[in-house]
Order: sequence, then C-alpha cells, then structure tokens
Amino acid sequence: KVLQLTLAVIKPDAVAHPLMLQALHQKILENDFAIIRCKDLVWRKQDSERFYAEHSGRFFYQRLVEFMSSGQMRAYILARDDAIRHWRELMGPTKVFRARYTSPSSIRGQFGLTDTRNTTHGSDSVESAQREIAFFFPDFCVEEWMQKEEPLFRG
Ligand code: DAT
Ligand code: MG
Repeated sequence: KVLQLTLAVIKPDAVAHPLMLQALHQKILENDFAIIRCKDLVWRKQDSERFYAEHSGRFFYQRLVEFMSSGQMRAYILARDDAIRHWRELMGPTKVFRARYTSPSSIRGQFGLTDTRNTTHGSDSVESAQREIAFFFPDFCVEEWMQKEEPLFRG
C-alpha cells in the first residue's frame, strides 16, 4: 500500500457548529487518517476566487466565493493509503440531495445544508492535492515529507 496525502477542509458552515467540527475531526481519526498538519484560517474573498478559479463563470461561483470567505475554516493535510479516494468517499457527492439519497451516512449526506454549503472539501486527484496543499500550507514540502517522514509510517 502506498501512502498518499490529501487536502481536507472543513468549511465555514460546519466550523460554525462546534459539535459538528468535533464530530468531523473524530471521523478523520476513526477512518485511519494520520493528521499531518492542521490549521484554522479565514479566507479573504480573493483567496476564495483564486482557489476556485476553475469554476469562475459558473452560476454558483459568486455564491461559492462569498460562502468560502464567510467564516473560519479548518484545513488538514491527511495521510493514508489511497487518501484522496477514501476522503472523497467519506464526504459523499457534491450535491446535497444526491448525497442524502445515495450516501445518507456520508458527511455531506448527514450534514450538508445546500449544494454550496456542503461541509467539507477534498482534493480530487494527485495533481489537485499537490496544488491545494501548497495553497493552504505554503511552507509544507510534499517531496521532503515523502522522503523524511513517510518511511516512519512503514513500521
Ligand atoms: P467538490 O467539492 O465535490 O469537489 P466541485 O469541485 O465540483 O465539487 O465544486 C466545488 C464546490 O462548488 C462544491 O463543493 C460546492 C460548489 N458547487 C459545485 N456545484 C454546485 C452547484 N451545482 N450548485 C451550487 N454550488 C455548487
Ligand atoms: Mg472539487
């Protein structure tokens, strides 16, 4: 099994509720992720615009950008075998109604409020994980971590 890193974010709707934040943190630990870095932060509107630039022009873009800069978030670098896929599976589908019906026990199925306020973010590929980790944790070097720390997880 190959250890993989992913970026996970608890979005402002969930951080606003201390019990939900705690439940999500617990869920991370229960699902065999190692928490490599964790920090609380608030985005300015331009951080939000930059992070979601791929969605600019979509009908929900303004709503998304406003929401993601509306309050505290908690960002994690998580490590696990197949971390990207496992975290996305735990989150469930993007859209809240799909999540409710097809994956009621997923994070979004349980806690998602709307298609925009859907509690969590997770990278969707190795490339986006690299980019997103650098975006949230500019001082973190993935290559260096893989060389120095990853071997410690092997035994
Ligand atoms: P995901 O967060 O599952 O990777 P995405 O990358 O397609 O989904 O979209 C990023 C965020 O944009 C998503 O978490 C919430 C918002 N969003 C996406 N599709 C939306 C829609 N149809 N209506 C409202 N918000 C949407
Ligand atoms: Mg995405």
